[in-house]
Amino acid sequence: MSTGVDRIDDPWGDRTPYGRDSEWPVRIDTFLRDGVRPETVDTWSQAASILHSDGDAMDIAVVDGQIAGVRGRAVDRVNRGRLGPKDLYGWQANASPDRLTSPLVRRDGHLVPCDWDTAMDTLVSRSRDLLKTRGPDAIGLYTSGQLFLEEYYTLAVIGRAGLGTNHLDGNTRLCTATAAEALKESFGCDGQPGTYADFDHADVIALFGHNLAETQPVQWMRILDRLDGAQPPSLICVDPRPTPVARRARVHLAPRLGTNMALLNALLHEIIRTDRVDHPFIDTRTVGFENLVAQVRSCTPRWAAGICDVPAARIEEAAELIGTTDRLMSTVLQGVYQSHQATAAAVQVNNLHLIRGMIGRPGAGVLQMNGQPTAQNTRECGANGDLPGFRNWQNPAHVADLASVWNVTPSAIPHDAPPTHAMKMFRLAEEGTIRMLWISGTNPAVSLPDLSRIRSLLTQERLFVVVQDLYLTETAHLADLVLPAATWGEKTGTFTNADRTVHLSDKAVEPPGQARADLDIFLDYAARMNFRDKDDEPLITWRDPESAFEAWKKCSKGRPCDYTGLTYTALRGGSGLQWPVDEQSPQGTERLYGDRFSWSAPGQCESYGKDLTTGEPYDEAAYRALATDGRAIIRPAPYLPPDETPTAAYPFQLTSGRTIYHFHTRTKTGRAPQLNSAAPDVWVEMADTDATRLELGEGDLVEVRTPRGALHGRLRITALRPGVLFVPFHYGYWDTPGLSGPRAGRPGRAANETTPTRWDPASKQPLFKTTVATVSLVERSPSSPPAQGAP
Ligand SMILES: Nc1nc2c(c(=O)[nH]1)N[C@H]1C(S)=C(S)[C@@H](COP(=O)(O)OP(=O)(O)OC[C@H]3O[C@@H](n4cnc5c(=O)[nH]c(N)nc54)[C@H](O)[C@@H]3O)O[C@H]1N2
Ligand SMILES: Nc1nc2c(c(=O)[nH]1)N[C@H]1C(S)=C(S)[C@@H](COP(=O)(O)OP(=O)(O)OC[C@H]3O[C@@H](n4cnc5c(=O)[nH]c(N)nc54)[C@H](O)[C@@H]3O)O[C@H]1N2
Ligand SMILES: [Mo]
Repeated sequence: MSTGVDRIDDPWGDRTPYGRDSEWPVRIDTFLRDGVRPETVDTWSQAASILHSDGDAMDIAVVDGQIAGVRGRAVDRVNRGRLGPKDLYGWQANASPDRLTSPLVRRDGHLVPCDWDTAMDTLVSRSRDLLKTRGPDAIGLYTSGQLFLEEYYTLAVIGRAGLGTNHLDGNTRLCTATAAEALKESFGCDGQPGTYADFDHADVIALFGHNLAETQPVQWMRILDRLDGAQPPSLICVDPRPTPVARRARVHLAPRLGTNMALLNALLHEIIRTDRVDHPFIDTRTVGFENLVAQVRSCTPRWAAGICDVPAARIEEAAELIGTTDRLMSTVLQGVYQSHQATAAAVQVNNLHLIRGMIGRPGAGVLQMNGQPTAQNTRECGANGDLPGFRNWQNPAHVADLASVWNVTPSAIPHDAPPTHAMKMFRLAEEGTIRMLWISGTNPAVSLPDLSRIRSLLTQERLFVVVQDLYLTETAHLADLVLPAATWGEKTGTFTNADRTVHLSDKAVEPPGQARADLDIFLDYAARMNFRDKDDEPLITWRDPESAFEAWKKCSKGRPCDYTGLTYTALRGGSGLQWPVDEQSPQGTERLYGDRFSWSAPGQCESYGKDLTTGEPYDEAAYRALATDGRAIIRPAPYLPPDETPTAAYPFQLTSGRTIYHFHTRTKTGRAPQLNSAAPDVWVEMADTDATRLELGEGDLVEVRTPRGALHGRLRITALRPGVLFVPFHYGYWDTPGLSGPRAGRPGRAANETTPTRWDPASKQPLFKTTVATVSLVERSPSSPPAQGAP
């Protein structure tokens, strides 16, 4: 018998109710494998979860040199001991028998094992060749939101100053590029204004396209505890599906897909019409209010009701709640970031807070959420299509400053064009400009849109594909060179969650076989490439996680994400700490922007902003004309209809997303028995009225077809918006990943067989959440029920 709690049937566990403004009680969740009890654990090794952006702190139990379970850390500000389903069970994937244990190189069409020297020589000679014959633009680096800070920083130095390529981005482009862009548009700079502690103080919590209950279950436990305590908050949920969040909401708005912008403009209209705005705040701390007033003047709830198909009275009700509370907290995630007008809509949520003066104090804050565990670090370190330390590529002083940190000339850092975004990198690889693509910690053969295109692009003869992963994933399967990586629990590093909390995650056990930490692979590559600074000294001077962290601290100094006051020692033993951590705030910073919007000044800002509709970047002169100094920017935008609207051939709108039990392409959660059996296969959600009309029943196997492709899945009838279909995007073409091999000759089941290559003009984030589709019956239901969603 294993020891611990059940987070499959009872994902959120027992309630520990608490009242407004009091401290969230501790509840310690533990799960240990069969035969292990807390007193038989050899050591507990400090870590935090890397299966979402929450940063749930935990200790890893080690028995006989193996991971034997996990226990939540009571001392940590983020979770106070609690763990969600993936936190509790996901670690089992580390010990899966099909871990990659040696590098693989493609010979005569087959991937065959080789030693590290052979693998690295192959990588280095290909890199050198391309640099000589085609220049740095022939090399692209596509990384992750799941490595550690030290690894991204090293990769950013390699890419930007070593190779000198502008083609470095993360899968964070698919994930939180819109969060970053929305923060830059409103506040001049990336950096989360709010904090999870605001959940303890808020009276109204509005969740925009965010199924927090399933995707950050531990913060949902916090909200559930507040709902059961004194002075509970009211929830507003904007989601077309009856998610667990929607079921607990005071107001649930279920708009047509792709119409967030109309809804938000109507909320802004109502708040301005009823004059529930904070005039002193607007006057002293913002610019651009009059543009917003003009933009939303005609955006009445009745107007929006026609577009969103939501009753006008419900929009008014939501506006009343938002307009009358003194403590408003909002969260935004993929139902906005991956939907039509992503950045424009995310920015309107910031605007709601700015016009109501709801920022920088307890219970009043906005969280432009992250999704991936370490996405924040991809962004900070400049491994995401930005310069490290939130520096502005258009500002020569920022480039010079970075060049001095690295002791290179400014011209060694490409900055004559915006850093290449991932969607463009894949296009450049498709057309033959990029000839080597080094993919680390991501599985684009499942996660990118329009998979048939991605497969053919990755298998081109002229493109050398390197994949650094734990398993032979769908993507690794197509690679020319596969590098086996160590992961969480097997390597040390730091990472930062969605509310700027930095955690240390220590190495608890040895990685399998010859697998190596990503940091060691990058450092080995840098040494073999012999990258030099301007004094002909080694460009990269660090050799392990802690010295990499120290190097990063220098790069972060004086920037919003200032880590200079942090050390590994400070991060051991207690709670994670929120950046900036510097001389003024050695214990970290709970909220940004309590007094001024200090990063919006033209000389400080990370970006001069973009036109939200066209994505056209503004220049310095245009930004200076805003006179932002110390003030936030209110940027309005008009609603525009989605590019695709249902037709007779494609009468449905199709969206995709997540279940509580799986993480992304399931490389880890598919290998954890409890999680895999909770949701073993793809399904298709449809409204009961649609199912009745089409004479389809629960469990029927259906085909969902879009202009790009098709997938098969079993039908699940729910109370989601009529006319909408929902498919979880976790399922690629491995059955149980790796263990039973490819689904050769069988129809697709990945959501991305059906999604279009289209992105938001400002953030360049792909629009996974709005396409059109048709449905047909493949086979009537056998007796077995379909896969589970959330209970
Ligand atoms: N269990 C689990 N947790 C995770 C992850 C995981 O894979 N599994 N991944 C992590 C990562 S990387 C991310 S990015 C986050 C994502 O976390 P979320 O954004 O919460 O997850 P999604 O399910 O992608 O999308 C949220 C909701 O958007 C709704 N939606 C779809 N289209 C629209 C629209 O047009 N308008 C509105 N308003 N809503 C819409 C969907 O119905 C869905 O419920 O989760 C993180 N946490
Ligand atoms: N249709 C649709 N598509 C989507 C989305 C959607 O909602 N709908 N959501 C998008 C979003 S928000 C995201 S974040 C992406 C996620 O998409 P991906 O990033 O492609 O998904 P993962 O399965 O997390 O891939 C991470 C890979 O890194 C490997 N890995 C884990 N730890 C380590 C490590 O320490 N080192 C190395 N080298 N490798 C490691 C894992 O085995 C896995 O293969 O998908 C996007 N795609
Ligand atoms: Mo994500």
